[in-house]
Amino acid sequence: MAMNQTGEVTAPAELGNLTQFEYLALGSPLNLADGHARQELTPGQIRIVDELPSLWAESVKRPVEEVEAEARRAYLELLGQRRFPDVPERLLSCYSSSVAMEIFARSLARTTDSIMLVHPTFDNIPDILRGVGLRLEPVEEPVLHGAGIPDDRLRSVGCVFVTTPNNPTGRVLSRSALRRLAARCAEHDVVLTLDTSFRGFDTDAHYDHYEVLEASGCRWVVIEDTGKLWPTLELKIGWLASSENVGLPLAEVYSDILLGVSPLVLSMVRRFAEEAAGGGLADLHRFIATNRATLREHLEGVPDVRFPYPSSRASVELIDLGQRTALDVWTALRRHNVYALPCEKFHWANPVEGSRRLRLALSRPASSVLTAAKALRSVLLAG
Ligand code: EGV
Repeated sequence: MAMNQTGEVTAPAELGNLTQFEYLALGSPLNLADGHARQELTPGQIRIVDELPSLWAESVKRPVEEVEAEARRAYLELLGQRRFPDVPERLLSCYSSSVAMEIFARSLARTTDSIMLVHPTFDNIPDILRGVGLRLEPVEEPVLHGAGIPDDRLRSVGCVFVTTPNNPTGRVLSRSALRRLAARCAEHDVVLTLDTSFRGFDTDAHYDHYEVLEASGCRWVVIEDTGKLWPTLELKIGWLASSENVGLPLAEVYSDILLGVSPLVLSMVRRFAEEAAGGGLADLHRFIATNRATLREHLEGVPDVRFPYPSSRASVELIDLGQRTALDVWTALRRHNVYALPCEKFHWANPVEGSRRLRLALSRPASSVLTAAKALRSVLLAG
């Protein structure tokens, strides 16, 4: 936790990034701050946890390439991927999507000094990209979904990076929007990178992205993440997938950082993915939708409050606070032990745009969402 020189907890306005806000919430039962999955395990998932000792024994015995191949097949097929790279160098297993992103960023920085990044998005993405010395250019969501990036802007960067579904808006790049963007990137020889960490939540994102990317001929990278879907105590995999022609030293930089990931975690991910394919994913979608409905119902009729992304299916919900500032509401909620995220830092190129917006995580026990929704209602009615 951030402290100043006298050892006090620093005021939230001084916190450097969203993850520091998330640290503050980790000890609270009403932590609706981070986007990690913290809901209770379902009965089907509890059975997998009960199987862990035998998964361990199996993981010791079997060749790791086999365990790895089965895990990525199970996970990617769950998400509607029918084709995906089958050579290990083109589908690298990492501890988390942030580790995959760091490897991607370091590789990209060897070939270009500039990247265009969707705006807004979770702030550790711009921070990682800036951390390797890249210059960032924002691209607004409506441009990506509508008219497209103008030629002169596209020519000025080495890569376009899009989070889809986006965090925190939930907006999904449709198959046709991806096809158009990939064609433009191919035309200008710009790498197209997708972070699809939230795609599990939205069936609109369950089309075959790799097929669209391959057909365009563009140089592409995709970062997949099992970490948002299932409450697996931070045991997760981030996958770094890329095209054959990507022209980035991804496998080399990977080898600087990792030898590999745990076969036990890979086996567990495979089992969670199989369980999800057998009905668990549809249950999860209903669960998130119910939590979203709880939150919306409890804020109904509160003056000057709206939900700017009504069709979002992501496991986070954005709330426009009208005239109230996000930091004031954050502070008032904290008195109820409820933690959310003020949105300034999602708007990495123009923080003021997020200053009257709050993000709440929905991947929480229904009872926590209910208690937090009631507290939020009373806070908002008071000011
Ligand atoms: C969200 C935090 C970092 C990130 C949280 C997140 N991880 N900083 N490496 O996973 O939406 O709350 O994505």
